[in-house]
Amino acid sequence: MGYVKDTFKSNADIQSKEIKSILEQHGNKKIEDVTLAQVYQGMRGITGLVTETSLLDSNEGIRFRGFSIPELREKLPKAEGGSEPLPEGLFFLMLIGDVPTQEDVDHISATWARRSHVPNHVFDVIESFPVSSHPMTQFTAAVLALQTESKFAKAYADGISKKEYWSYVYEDTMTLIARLPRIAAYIYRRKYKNGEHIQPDGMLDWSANFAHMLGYEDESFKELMRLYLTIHADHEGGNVSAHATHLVGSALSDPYLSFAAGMTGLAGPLHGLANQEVIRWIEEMCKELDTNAPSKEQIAAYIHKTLTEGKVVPGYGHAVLRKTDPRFTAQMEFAKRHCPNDPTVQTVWNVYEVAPPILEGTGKIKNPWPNVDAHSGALLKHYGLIEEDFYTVLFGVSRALGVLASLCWDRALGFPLERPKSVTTEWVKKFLAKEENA
Ligand code: CMX
Repeated sequence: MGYVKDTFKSNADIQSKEIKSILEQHGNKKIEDVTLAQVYQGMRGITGLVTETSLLDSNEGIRFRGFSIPELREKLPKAEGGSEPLPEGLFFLMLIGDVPTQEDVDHISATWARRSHVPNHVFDVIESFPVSSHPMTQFTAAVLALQTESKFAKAYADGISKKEYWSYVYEDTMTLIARLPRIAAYIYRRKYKNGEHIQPDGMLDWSANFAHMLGYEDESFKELMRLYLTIHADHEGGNVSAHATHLVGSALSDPYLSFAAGMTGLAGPLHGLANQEVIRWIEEMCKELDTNAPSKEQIAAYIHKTLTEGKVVPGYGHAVLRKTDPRFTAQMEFAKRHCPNDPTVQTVWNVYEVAPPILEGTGKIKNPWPNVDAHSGALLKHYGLIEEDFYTVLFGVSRALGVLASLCWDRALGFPLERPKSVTTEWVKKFLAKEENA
């Protein structure tokens, strides 16, 4: 076994013992009551999962193994000459629990480069889709096609012991993550660049190689990719993509099947597809107003119009956060350094000034502040990546890091099949009647 895998296993064994003892001593403790509103309205705020990789505070934002995004930007190893964190480092942190050294990160980069070869039948599956199909559809299908490679599925069929599940899930995780940039770049070049594909460069880090295969050689775009692939990786366990991956994995579906489930969830407009929707919304506004620099008054009027038409303002609001998303702030800082005069970036900043009081004024939107998706498209567009329906694929490549590191933990800790209880409204009415009579 490689040393990363060995370290993961010994850390997981310690954690497993701790959990066992917690459950033996406190397993019957209640941590909160559940209201009917929570049951009917998307289970908001119900603590019902353990996800070791990150924790979301509604006011502070995400922390990965205790580290905030500004801390990660400072502490995680960087590429030579770069100033943004390498996502390989975040993956190591989420998997192992410690901040990696430069050697750890180089080791992960090299492992992923070594495993990045994508079998031909996966490209055949992508090619079988009409070019017009949404990139997320092609991406998810390609992940499913790659499932033929699953070491976990094969080992399970061969009858391995429960105690060994984690080892094969780990191997699948490393191989799947290694291959995603190649698959994503293939879809991009196929759909938007006349199928002129670019071969990987095994000497580059995971993000820089991805940028290279997409066709972007600008060093600051590579820095953007490192930041982008780091900050989109994980957002604790209850969001749709993380939860779907975890849920499907709990049936012992292999990491390919589980991750594909997460990706079909990420493709929804209330989740990851919002990054595409934000740019569309800005472009439609600009088109309607016949300007690429709408004034704050014009933006305010357009927000009111969007709300009146019964639509959401994409990139704003969150099911858990109640403040500006630190992932938005990190991208804003990047834009201030690299492209402060870009008109779309400036529009994003103007929307940020105008939207929160209007959204708050509706009296129903619980979080009027921007989320991660409010900023990402403007940055990508600045570097020429203007094909907004590809944006969610970038999010998906990053999200693999968090949800697959979590899946390794799920199996190493022996988490069981997930199966919450549901009830009918008839059951609820009977329950209420009983309460009244008591
Ligand atoms: N624009 C307009 N209305 C909004 C809104 C927005 N940005 N955010 C919330 N609302 C509305 C909801 O649709 C809901 O309306 P109804 O009561 O009529 O159904 C009401 O405000 C209350 O919603 P909430 O409790 O504040 O928010 P939820 O937890 O239900 O939903 C989210 C959270 C993200 C789905 C929602 O804020 C939204 O639709 N935002 C726009 C889409 C978006 O940016 N999604 C990306 C989230 C980040 C990610 O996962 O990538």
